[in-house]
Amino acid sequence: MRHILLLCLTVLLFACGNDTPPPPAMPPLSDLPLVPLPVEMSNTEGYLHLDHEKEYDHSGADAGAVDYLKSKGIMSLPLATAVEESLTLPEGAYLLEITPEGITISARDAAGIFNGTTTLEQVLAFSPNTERGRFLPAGTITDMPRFAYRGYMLDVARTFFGVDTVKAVIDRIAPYKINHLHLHLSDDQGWRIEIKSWPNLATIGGQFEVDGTPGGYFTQEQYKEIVAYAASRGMTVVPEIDMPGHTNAALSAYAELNLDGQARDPYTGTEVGFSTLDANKEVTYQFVDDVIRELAAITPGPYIHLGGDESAVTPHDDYVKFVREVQQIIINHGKLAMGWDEVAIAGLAEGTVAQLWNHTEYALMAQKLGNKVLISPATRTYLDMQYDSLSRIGLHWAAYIEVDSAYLWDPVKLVDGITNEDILGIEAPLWGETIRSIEDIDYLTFPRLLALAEVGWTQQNKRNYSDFLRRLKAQQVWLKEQGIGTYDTRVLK
Ligand code: NGO
Repeated sequence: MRHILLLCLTVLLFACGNDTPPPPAMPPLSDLPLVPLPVEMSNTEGYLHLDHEKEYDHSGADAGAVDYLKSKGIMSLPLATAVEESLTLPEGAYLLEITPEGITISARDAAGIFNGTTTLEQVLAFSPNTERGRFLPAGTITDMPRFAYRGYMLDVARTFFGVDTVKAVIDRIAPYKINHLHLHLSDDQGWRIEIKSWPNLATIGGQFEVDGTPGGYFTQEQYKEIVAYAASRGMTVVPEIDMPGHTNAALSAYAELNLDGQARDPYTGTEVGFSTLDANKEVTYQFVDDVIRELAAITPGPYIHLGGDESAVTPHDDYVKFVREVQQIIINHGKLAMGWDEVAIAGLAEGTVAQLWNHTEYALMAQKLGNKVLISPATRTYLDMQYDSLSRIGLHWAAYIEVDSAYLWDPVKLVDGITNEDILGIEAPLWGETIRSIEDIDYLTFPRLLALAEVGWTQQNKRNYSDFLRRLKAQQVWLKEQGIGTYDTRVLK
């Protein structure tokens, strides 16, 4: 009897041993190359084994999180999420826990759940994936954003990109916790959004792009599709109608908007600062009111960007009058205004955000008026700047911006007097003068955007350049695996 018992035990042990061979070598959670770097990561004993063949129960998980992960090919996970308003975490913060039994993400709000989901996406991408399944190191991540607004701007006016390309861009930037997509919808070279009460804006003003190639525009239905897609990836769309300068496309579509009543020819060059709306005509404000009304109706986010940059041929008093009126129109339609830093000259309404791009003195003016500043210095954040003089596309009027230059700065040190509380966040604009394709977008965006994403998300005292490079190296490989063409940066050589 004793022998039989011993035999049984041996067989049992052997069987168990066979069932659970040791896991593959796996870095602790805190060593995974996550970007942006989370605030706190702690490791616990053990790991979570995810069998490829098994269907896991994610009925306790937020449907948006599950759909997002599915869109990235992650079909089944033992995932639960919980929004707990009582959690003492700031907005957008989250807690991600991985145990041998499963994964939980908790947060105070939906944004936090989404942020935790993108961290999980990266944890999955950088953990061993073997024939026996995926193995995630156990541990806890507690994370929160430094700034509420982390933006990316796409200029669809100089070169038009259709819905599919915009969606592809949204997919590429979402894993890095970019939560605002600013669409530069009009400029001298093109008007890219259907306005039903002024149809020629799109049909005539949208005909061309830089170099004279055919342009295009979004119908309102297509725009709504982009807005919804962005929302499903944690992103709020900020539409921009650039005024009173940068308006040649509108001026080519409607003669009455011109100072001399004569419609302009389409413009396909890349000069700036030569066009203006007439600040003293009633029809101008009728036009602006109609455009903002229609745009506000299809924009769930709080902001409408009125441009306001480089209005070199608008007389000063006209500029002031115009920018004041337009802020009021935006408010009348239930939104807050955003404008490039020059708008501060006009005086700002409560809630208007000034986007610092080139004039620190105007940003400071905005701060003194009690308005928030969005940080986008051309010398650090402009993704259309070349990396160096050999970059195949891009401009260099502001600077050459390699990854080190995009990483090694602190938004609060930029302007004396502008503190953390004055800063809404940071944004990386990609202007379209030299880009023609998604390959061009990738080349200028990656890997630099990862540096800027970390500037916007991670507390300054947690950021460390050499550790960032360690993580960037792995991220660069992941980007390539996903078919995202990245610039081969010298900082990793
Ligand atoms: C400037 C200008 C844009 C250009 C961009 C190119 C701003 C706010 N206005 O930035 O029209 O496209 O530089 O880098």
